[in-house]
Amino acid sequence: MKNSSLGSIAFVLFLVFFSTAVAAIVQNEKIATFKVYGNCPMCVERIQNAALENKNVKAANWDLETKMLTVVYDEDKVSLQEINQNIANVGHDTETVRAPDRKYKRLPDCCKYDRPPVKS
Ligand SMILES: [Cu+2]
Repeated sequence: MKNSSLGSIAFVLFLVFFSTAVAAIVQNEKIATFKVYGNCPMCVERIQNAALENKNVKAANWDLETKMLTVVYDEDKVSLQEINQNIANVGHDTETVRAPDRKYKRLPDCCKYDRPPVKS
């Protein structure tokens, strides 16, 4: 009897801590979708990994058909600008950040997408 009530107290405490932790994670989570230029299935992994490089990005999914990347991220800890920058750094232009030319040139041939015009 004593053991089982201790057990249920522990269980209730566990639930309280667990739900608090989950609430804290969910609270600052934001979803955003933006365009990332790419070409083939190899790009899918490269783009998603670049987004996930920042641990405050919880999920990333790039659609090869629409070229749209959807990210779930903690807006208190990482900005969309930073996420765009990380992706541009591996050679993929995004709708707001252009990849360095030398990074674009280093992409495998199958990944060389048509670059958007340079904004003047
Ligand atoms: Cu590719």
